[in-house]
Amino acid sequence: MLEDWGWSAFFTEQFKPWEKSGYLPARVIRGEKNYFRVWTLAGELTVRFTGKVRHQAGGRANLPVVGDWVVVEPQPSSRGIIHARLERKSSFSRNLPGTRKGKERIEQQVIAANVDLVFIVSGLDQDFNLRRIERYLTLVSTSGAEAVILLNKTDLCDNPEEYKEQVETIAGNSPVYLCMARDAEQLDLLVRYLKPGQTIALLGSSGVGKSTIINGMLREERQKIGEVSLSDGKGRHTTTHRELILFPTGGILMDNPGMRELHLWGEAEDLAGSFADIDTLALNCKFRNCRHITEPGCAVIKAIEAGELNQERLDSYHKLKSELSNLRHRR
Ligand SMILES: Nc1nc2c(ncn2[C@@H]2O[C@H](COP(=O)(O)OP(=O)(O)O)[C@@H](O)[C@H]2O)c(=O)[nH]1
Ligand SMILES: [Mg+2]
Ligand SMILES: [Zn+2]
Repeated sequence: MLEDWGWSAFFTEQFKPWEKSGYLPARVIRGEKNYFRVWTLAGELTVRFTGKVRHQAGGRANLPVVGDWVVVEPQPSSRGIIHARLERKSSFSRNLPGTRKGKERIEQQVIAANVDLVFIVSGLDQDFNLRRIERYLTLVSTSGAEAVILLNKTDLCDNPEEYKEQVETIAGNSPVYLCMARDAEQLDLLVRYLKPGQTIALLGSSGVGKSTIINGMLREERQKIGEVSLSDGKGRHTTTHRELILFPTGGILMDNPGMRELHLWGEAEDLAGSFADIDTLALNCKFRNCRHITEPGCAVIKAIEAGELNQERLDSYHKLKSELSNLRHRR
């Protein structure tokens, strides 16, 4: 059933103009350099998109990505052509800053589409970084998905509960779990999050254990696991592709490669989602446009002085806010 793969009334409506064309609704399950793998009612197909689709997209951000629903014309030997991309329910974007012809440029990169829930995975080893989790939470809050935070590799940490408490102070309404992915039984509580037709993406740096968690949930060595180098703690031979996996009892998992740099794409206002604590405090600042730096009557600074908010948290807020303001300025 299409619904097993996440199809809903939202897409049925958009597919109406194509109903009599003989074309199929298809979900992109994997992206390669020059083609995609899609899932359809006629099975998996290898597809490309037409020049027209590329032209109409008008930019990279509008081209199909993993998780998208597209309209495919089936062709012999399990091939096909993408004629259109259906509008997304949600998507994640990051900024791909770089230079072209000596000029700085910004570019929106859509990472994945139509994700309902994100497991933000972090390892409790030397790579642990609270500020990175804040960044991921901001990414998720700009996307319209929900977040669950998984602190993996409890076996490599003497005081996992302390880390959990620390993370809970920045997690807002997102639940935080401790686990050791190598023990599949510990992952049963995650399986409960899977619902038919719902897509759960695992995000986090390379080597934190995303693929191990997926294998554990599936009770199957499906995803390749990366070796972690002892010298730098970084994963090697890890997941190189974003990919959707249908869970046998319903629900869809998305494995992701680690992103070396995660620059945000969004609006400064989006921070209200991932920094609700600061946002709430700010309601009591004397000035409505208070920046919480040196202003008199700043309720945020007062909270820091009273030990109710921590300075690193505010620094992180300022950093992400200026990143997003700069982005808007340059767009
Ligand atoms: N000690 C320990 N190692 C783990 C745990 N989970 C995963 N690993 C190891 O971490 C490395 C990277 O795992 P992988 O799943 O490929 O990470 P990914 O890059 O996030 O997909 C592998 O060597 C795993 O065996 C865990 O709970 N404890
Ligand atoms: Mg992986
Ligand atoms: Zn203030």
